[in-house]
Amino acid sequence: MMQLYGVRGWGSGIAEAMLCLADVPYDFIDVEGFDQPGAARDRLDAVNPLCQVPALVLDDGTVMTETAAIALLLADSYPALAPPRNTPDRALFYRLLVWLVANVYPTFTYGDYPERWAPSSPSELVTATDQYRQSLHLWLEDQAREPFLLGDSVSAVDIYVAAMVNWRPRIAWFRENTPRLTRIAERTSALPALASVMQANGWRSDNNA
Ligand SMILES: N[C@@H](CCC(=O)N[C@@H](CS)C(=O)NCC(=O)O)C(=O)O
Repeated sequence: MMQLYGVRGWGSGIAEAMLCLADVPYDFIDVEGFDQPGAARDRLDAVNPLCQVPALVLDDGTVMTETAAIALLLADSYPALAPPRNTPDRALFYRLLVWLVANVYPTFTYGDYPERWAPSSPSELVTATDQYRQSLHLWLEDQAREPFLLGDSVSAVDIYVAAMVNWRPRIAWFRENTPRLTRIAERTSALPALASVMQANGWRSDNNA
């Protein structure tokens, strides 16, 4: 059985929801507190020296990090995660998946630990990355189709939206500024395959988003 190293409510929840959407069984290994020295960090470090979650240990022992790489790996075997190959929607899936991890995710990488990157002005870095993230969400709102980000079918990119509406700038901002993303998050979180993983991560799992 695959082993997913993570912290509930963190980015590992994105990989966890992908596993659930694909109906792949996994063991969850909770490494809460890994971002500080201690036993949880040592445990994660043993499989992922980057000390980031998610880290997914495959059945053959291969360690996968990076949510997008996990999405692409799973999509090779589980069609529920992506549009069919060699279609325009598959191309858009690749584009938005990489866009999310290349643009939105780093705003958290730097903004969540501002003292690492801007020790003399951490709050300025938080403000700048939070503002930039809002502009990114507005761009994604313009690209969004409905009922799901790519149109008629759910895919792994919807899971990012469903997770991210729970993070800064938080749901009230999304409701006011990105109604399509808000509805996409609602629909994704309410899917029967995802309701319990959303709840486990402390994310909206009903239509209250
Ligand atoms: N590009 C990575 C980013 C993973 C990431 O930044 N995870 C965060 C938690 S949401 C983390 O582990 N942060 C701790 C750190 O960067 O020290 C991915 O898509 O999986």
